Amino acid sequence: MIKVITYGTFDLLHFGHVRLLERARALGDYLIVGVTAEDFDKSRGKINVQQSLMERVDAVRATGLADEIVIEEYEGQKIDDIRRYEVDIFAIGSDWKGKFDYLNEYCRVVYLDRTAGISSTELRSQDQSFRLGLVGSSSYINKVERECQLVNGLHLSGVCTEKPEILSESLRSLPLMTSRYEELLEASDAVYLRTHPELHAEQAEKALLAGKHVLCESPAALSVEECRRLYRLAEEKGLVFMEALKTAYATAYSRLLLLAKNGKIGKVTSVDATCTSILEMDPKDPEGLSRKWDSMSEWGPTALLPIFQILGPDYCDMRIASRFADREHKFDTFTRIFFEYPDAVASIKVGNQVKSEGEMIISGTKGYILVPAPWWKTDYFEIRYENPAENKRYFYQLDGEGIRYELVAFARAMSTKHTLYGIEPEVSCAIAGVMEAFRAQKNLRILQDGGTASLF
Ligand code: C2G
Repeated sequence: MIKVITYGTFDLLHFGHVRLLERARALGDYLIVGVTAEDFDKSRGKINVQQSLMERVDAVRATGLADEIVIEEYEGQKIDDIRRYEVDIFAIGSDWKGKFDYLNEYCRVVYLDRTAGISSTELRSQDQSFRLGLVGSSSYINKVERECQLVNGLHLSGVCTEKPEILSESLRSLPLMTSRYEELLEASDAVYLRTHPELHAEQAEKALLAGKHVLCESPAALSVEECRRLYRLAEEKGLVFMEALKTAYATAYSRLLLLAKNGKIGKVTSVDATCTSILEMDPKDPEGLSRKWDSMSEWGPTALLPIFQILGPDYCDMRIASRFADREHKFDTFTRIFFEYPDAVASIKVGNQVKSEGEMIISGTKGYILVPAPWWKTDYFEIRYENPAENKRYFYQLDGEGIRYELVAFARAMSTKHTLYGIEPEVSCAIAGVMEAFRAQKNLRILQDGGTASLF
């Protein structure tokens, strides 16, 4: 029996793909098709793939041409597959001519003529492209601009900022640079908001009312009602409103979420996440404080994300303890929150003037998931059991700190009108709910310097 193998992304499966598969099959008696996983595509720079891995696998299966389908997940897998499946012929389109000659050592390599006049790229480009405006006065928007360049379907329309001096050369050269938000809205189909959290809800609402999609940095809103209103408004207008929290889109993070939810560590009993950094603050500049993000705004949403995504938004009790930098108790420099669920517990520790180990531990009845610091931008985690021989390590690619995947998800959501790519609205609203309770000092104990005075 002659075994043939071929690989491809097979995005938006078309006539060219089918012809390739037919001819590959005709070279032997058994055809194995390797479909490239999303992560592998991302690491090759092919991040504009429109369909999920499952959709692409289903489309290949539906052709009835593949006897077996495998997923291509890593560099060097082709050699492993050829050996494992005892493959006789490796076939690929002529656009790869010469690139796979090194496989001749393991089997015969055949380049098949590419079908002219059709490609996934062309099919994708028939899709809409969106003009994205960036809003904010933090140098973070420079990173967002860089990552945008790598995402198909997004074009930068301009930037709205009060601090033009923080902008990179390429941001400065965009068609529009303004301090007037309305002006940017007019020139855009969508906006990315990286402004002070106090401004998020108002700016998001303005954009949605003007018919523009919104990608809003966390916390997207500071009360549950505000958050619900924004999602409702987006739905009424047929627009996308998405919370931007880059951790949510990182591959390692989404894989560990799946593993935790699918019983890999038994029943999840505790989720504990810590995120800290040391913020430079000038005590002589009280004005400066109001421009900065307090600990809860800076880190709260990130630390809360795994709790609500794993245990859900319905906790029965929450207790907060914070240290504040100011007499009015508005700017926390450290906060710890305990949550109680009917069948589990959770905690977060966040700080921008306290330093701790930024790890996350998800404990279950069979084992636990350990994500080492800094867990919020991780490419690696471990599952550990009572018997260390069963421990497993997981490694993934993380490009562009996750910002790139966040933008891809936003572009996809806009073009498909599906919002299943972002953070679930109920998770966003739960985060907004904690921000609201914290700001109202509900169930909050104030840690005082040099003492432990209490306040409820
Ligand atoms: N193809 C073709 N004619 C077209 C378009 C594509 O013959 N008009 C072939 C390609 O040459 C490839 C296969 O169909 O052999 C799958 O194409 P893609 O989905 O574009 O996958 P590609 O990025 O080429 O992946 O490491 C090699 C890759 O896995 C191949």
